[in-house]
Amino acid sequence: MQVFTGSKYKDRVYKFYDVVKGAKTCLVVPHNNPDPDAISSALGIAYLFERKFGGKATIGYRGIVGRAENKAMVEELGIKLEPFYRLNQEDFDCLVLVDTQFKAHNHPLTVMPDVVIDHHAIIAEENDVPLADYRPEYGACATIVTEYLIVYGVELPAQVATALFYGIKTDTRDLSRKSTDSDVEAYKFLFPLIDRGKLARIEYPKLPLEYFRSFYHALGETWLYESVAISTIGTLYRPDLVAEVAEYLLRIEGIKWSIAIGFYRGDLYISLRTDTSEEADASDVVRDVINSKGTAGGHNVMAGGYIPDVPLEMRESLVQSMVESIIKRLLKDPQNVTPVRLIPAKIS
Ligand SMILES: [Mn+2]
Repeated sequence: MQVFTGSKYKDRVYKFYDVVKGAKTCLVVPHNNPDPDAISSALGIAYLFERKFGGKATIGYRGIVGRAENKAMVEELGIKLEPFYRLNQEDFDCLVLVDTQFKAHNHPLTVMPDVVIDHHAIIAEENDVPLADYRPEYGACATIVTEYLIVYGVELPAQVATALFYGIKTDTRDLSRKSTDSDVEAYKFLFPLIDRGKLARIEYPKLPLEYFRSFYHALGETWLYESVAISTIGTLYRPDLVAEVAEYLLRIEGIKWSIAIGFYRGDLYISLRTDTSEEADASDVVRDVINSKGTAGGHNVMAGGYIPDVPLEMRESLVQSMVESIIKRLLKDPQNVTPVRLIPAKIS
């Protein structure tokens, strides 16, 4: 039997000690509107810092934890998250950014962190970050953090194990989407340590009325362009709804690409998913349609983007032009494609 020794990136993991040693306080920051992978990665690093290095760690985030499952995760596991605006980044001896990169700009830090741990496509080599542990081949950032905890020999309470397990589970869609042997190993390592009762309550929470109303609306505004489904949702009651809608639309028979676009407090959010094995890359597509207007990032099968402060009168035309450029990019013969509503006005 093969024994899982923790990580093939041990040098980077050990370097973490060199970078944070002597620090008494640490601020761990996930990407904005953090998802389970980002939240659990932050929790794992905060736990490591406190248990192994004896300091005090704080998790500071910007945006909202919107999805009912993610809220349930924070509540069930008692994860302490501080709104970033209540903190001062200069008050901390060290800064750690997780599940994103400094140049991705989807986080609140304005000074270069000491450590960046991420699994998204590398935006730029960040030589001025003392430890930049980028593993774009990994399915989840929580896998990288699990390896840190294993290598440093920290015993994991059910809270941390359950969070990391759920982080890996959601980012890799139960290991069915882009994942490596390392993700599988971390998943297996964590499984015996989790609280299964809590995990069940996290995965199947009660959902607010807005959820059903928004989904009804999103499906009504979904158009099928051959193998591409696009939902232009309009106003979102929470920003991460686009990800959930895009994820759902990908399950339509014959659909290879799914896109959801909407606005939350004046900012545009777009999410894209694909299960095609063709050349096209989800993060490239989103980056192209967002270009210099905002920020974009992701992986080859899932990606997201954001444009801040879109004036009311420009929203419709912006969405229209984004839809057009996506269609042009993804279909071979876009001129000859007639879009069809997913839900016809009259269902016979
Ligand atoms: Mn992630």
